[in-house]
Amino acid sequence: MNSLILPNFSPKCKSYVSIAKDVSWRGLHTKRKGFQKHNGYVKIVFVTTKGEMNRMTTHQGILDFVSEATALLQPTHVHWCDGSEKEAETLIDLLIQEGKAIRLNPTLRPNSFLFRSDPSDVARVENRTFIASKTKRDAGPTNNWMDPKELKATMTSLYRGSMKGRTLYVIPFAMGPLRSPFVKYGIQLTDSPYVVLNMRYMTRMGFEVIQAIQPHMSFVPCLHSSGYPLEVGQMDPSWPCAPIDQKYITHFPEERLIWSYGSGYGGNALLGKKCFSLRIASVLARDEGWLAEHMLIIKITNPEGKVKYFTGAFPSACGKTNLAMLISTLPGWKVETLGDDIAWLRIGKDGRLYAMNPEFGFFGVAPGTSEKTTPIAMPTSSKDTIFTNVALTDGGDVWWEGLTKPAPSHLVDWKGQDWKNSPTPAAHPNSRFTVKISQCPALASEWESPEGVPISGILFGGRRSDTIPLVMESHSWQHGVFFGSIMASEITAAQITNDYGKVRRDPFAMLPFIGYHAGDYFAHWLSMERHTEAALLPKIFMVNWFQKDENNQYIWPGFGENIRVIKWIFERCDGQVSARDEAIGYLPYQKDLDTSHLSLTNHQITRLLDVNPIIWRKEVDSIETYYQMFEEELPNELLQELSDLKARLLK
Ligand code: TSX
Ligand code: MN
Repeated sequence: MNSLILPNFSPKCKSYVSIAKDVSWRGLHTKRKGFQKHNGYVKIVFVTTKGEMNRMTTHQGILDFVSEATALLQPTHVHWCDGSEKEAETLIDLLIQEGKAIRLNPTLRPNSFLFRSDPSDVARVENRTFIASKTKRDAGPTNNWMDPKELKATMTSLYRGSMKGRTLYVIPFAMGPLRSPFVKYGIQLTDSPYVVLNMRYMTRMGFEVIQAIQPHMSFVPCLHSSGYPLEVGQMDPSWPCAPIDQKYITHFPEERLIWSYGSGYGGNALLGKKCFSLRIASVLARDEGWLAEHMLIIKITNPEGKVKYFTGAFPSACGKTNLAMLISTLPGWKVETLGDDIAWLRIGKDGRLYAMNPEFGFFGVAPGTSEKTTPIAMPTSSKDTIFTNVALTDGGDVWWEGLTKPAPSHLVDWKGQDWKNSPTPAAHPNSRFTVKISQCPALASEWESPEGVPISGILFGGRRSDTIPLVMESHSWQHGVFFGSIMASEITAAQITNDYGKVRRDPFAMLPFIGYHAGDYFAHWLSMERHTEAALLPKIFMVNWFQKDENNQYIWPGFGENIRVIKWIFERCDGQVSARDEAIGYLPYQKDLDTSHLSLTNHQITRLLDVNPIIWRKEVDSIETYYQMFEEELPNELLQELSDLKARLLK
């Protein structure tokens, strides 16, 4: 059922908007009265009462932001989110009534819901994502740049009246634990109740957060409109969004401001995640001397009970979430999760590098998630989960490609169509589950440590059928930054592009997320060495689970067996094992890589740890070509690393 805004809808909304233009409007309190069925449509009645004070905040910056945005967006109703269970229930009931969400079978999947997006609004839109720094130079070669004045003018006209007939939700959110000295605050305004529900799982959100933002404190204003105003009498689609050429995901780095228009999906709309915690935070980090990274955080305990923490950056389709939730196959070795996507890293008082996960949940890709690949993700999403664009079973549960073999004989696919072993996927390849991280059974108890956890090693990864060995360690911090800068992944058949098999560079897995010039970003990474003692910084490793043999078969078993690689990394950080000093980095001696009870031949192990100078000279040429895009802004240290590598390969 769709909701219809009737001509006599909420007559008080006009006076509301005019009040909202006045900064003193904050005394307003509004209340949804209820639903009325009318000709098969749901008529939603709101009553607006002046006089009742909204006591959520006295922060003038927040009040001004909300009132100015309200005047521009012209919503029918403003709702300040308190983050409560009751509020979430009210929103989901409304969405179900409007036919925008489906309640899954409560015995199979308690308090869980399915959303289907518009078929045109299914992923981040990188060609509609902009860094509107004052100069084009500051956005650098890896970002789309627009002049901030021009962009604001364009977007202001799109925003004007874009929330007509809708409710504006004010979402106070925090990135990082509230008691952490490194917490950052945001206020997201959105007309999407789906976004509110997702932000409630992905961030710390609501009353406690807005109370924590003291009058002198700063926050990142995050403006989000679906770009689908409802004029009187207009039908509301189940997933309102704007056409692709009107979508804008924009960042104003100098102002620490985020404006998003026209998309309701994931990283385009949940602004705390990629927009704030990576693009804007990378700028804050550059200016304040820390790092905002696209990294998982894990805790490893060895059989003696010794603990070390690691972070890892991997491009998409490398199984980063799988690694974050790894189940060890080696007796006595334990892996626990602290984060699967974003790490904020700072040098602590003791000179070591500490990592904190600023998020509060997982926004995981569903397809490929199964008992075999990600056993921990299964109980994590067994209840209190929002699913987007997965398939629906006849029993009212969810399904996606890779979950079970065979597929159920009948499904409703992500577009809402009957599916019977059809050639098209039942779940969209980018379909998602959203859950609170606290539901993860392998969550490390210290994941909310206010200072973060001290990092022993950083893993850089990529999907490479050759060239990159199973694991190698950098010669130095600078050499490790070189590793990060040359990260690359081969495009898989599942990725929607015709560049299958091609190597795509994705430095630090941050290509779409660096909020400023990538050359300056590399320089910032290099500069960390000057803020502490080199010996206190984490060791840097490059890993590759994806080498293939001459029959195009994966050589390394991967998944839970990756703990064997982590064991070597752990023992390197502990000074327990030596390594071969090769042209490309330190590699394991065969005896130090635990391959017990694996059916790998000596030849295969040699192959996994091989350095082929012929292939590497080609790689050096490829890096040289790739580095040209950074022009004069590429730090000399990285050029030096490249020429040193070249020289070592010729020896
Ligand atoms: O996530 C993966 N990891 C990391 C796990 C912690 N995947 C899946 C990638 C897609 C997101 C992997 N795929 C890994 C891996 O380590 N390795 C591979 C390649 C591979 C695929 C199948 C097999 C072995 C390796 N073997 C069998 O299926 C029997
Ligand atoms: Mn990510």
